[in-house]
Amino acid sequence: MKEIAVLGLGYIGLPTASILATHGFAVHGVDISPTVVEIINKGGIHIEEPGLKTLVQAAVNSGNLKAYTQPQMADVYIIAVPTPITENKSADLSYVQAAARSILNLLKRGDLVILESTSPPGTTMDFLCPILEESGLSIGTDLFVAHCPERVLPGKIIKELIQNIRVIGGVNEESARLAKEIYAHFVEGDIHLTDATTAEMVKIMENTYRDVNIALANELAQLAPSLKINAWDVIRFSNLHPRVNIHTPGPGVGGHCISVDPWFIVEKFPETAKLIHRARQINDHMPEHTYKMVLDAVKDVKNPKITMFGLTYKPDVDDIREAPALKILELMEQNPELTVAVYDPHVKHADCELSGMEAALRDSDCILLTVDHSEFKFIHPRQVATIMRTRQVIDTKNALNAQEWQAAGFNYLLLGRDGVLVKDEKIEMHPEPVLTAV
Ligand code: SAJ
Repeated sequence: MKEIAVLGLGYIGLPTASILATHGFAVHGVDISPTVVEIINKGGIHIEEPGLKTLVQAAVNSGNLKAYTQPQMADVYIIAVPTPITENKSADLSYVQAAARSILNLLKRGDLVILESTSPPGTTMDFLCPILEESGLSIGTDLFVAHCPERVLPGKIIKELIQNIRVIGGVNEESARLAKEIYAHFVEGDIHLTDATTAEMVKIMENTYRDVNIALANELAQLAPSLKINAWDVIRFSNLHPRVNIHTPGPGVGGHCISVDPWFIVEKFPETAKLIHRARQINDHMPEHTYKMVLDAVKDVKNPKITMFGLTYKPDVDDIREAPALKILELMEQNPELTVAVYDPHVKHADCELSGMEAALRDSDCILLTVDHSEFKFIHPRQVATIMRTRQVIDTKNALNAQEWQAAGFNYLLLGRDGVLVKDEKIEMHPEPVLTAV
């Protein structure tokens, strides 16, 4: 069996390294953090993901997975490091660059390098290959290079790593074929082979499709109140059509994928990728739109207290990266008239102050629900009503039972049906991204 080095032991690298180890490969996991390396070598995990601990334990106990802070010589190198965006919306490829440079002295004839990290189109061919060429090996004949983007959903990573189909793009056919041989050991879904840039674009377009679709839903949610209709009904009935699948509106798009990947296209094609750019702007505007709903709801209350239900970027997880709730919180905290309390049953640590449910609700004038955590559906409006000062609730995810809240005396406001009328509102344009060549 070939030896495999996995560079970056995060949400993707660690599960991938562990699955490969439990399938018989000798795997050297590499991470720059000594703490992470120590935890993994003891069979522990540093990130939350269902089933991951058992998998890592099995991998480490089998003797096939060992973690290091420096790369070790192998036959296959899988790069699974972050590719974030900078403040000015350009791709930060510094981690990919550092990972590629760190293996230059180890590379030998016949090796395979696989980039898993989501990357702007052209990264494998125009950015990674030139670095790898510094090893003196010629790409495609001595050294094989492929892009195999991960496409797993946080919370279901292990199941999806095995079951999802994979798209593998090689710098030439032989590279793609060699990469397929590795993944075929554990991937149960079909494996499709193509070129590297197509594989990069497939991954980015999947997330861009969702972003543009969500922007459509968010645009509808902003104009529906002016028509005195419910955007959620429009979506529900439209989606009964066999060829329509409009996504759902909300207070914004968070996470580290859907709100990031479209910028990889806009950065390269600012003149052409107009729809993709506009969708980003619409979704990025939603926290401000939600904030305006809050201001409208409490406009007659003196020094109102707002209770924010939910801080994470999506339901039933503890992940707050790029969460729209953080942006709404920032806007509310800048307003000296408002007092804000935050309750999230899943979040234990955050930069903001977190309250228990009762403390967050005491003497409050308005609940703002930003995430549809399962727990929120079981809250009793009648009990909540007794400790609040003014009974108002804004539901941005259509998650609450409107009748129950109204029966408890609440003014129930639903994003996409109630609130600020935006007949001809000008959406704040996002500052033009400063463009840097990749
Ligand atoms: N959201 C909406 N309306 C919707 C769906 C989502 O407002 O109809 C919001 C959510 O509230 C959340 C954000 O979008 O803030 C993203 O949530 P998500 O669960 O849809 O996606 P992610 O970012 O957790 O994971 C995505 C997945 N991509 C696709 O489904 C195409 C996952 O498969 C990718 O692996 C992941 O991005 C990634 O790593 O790129």
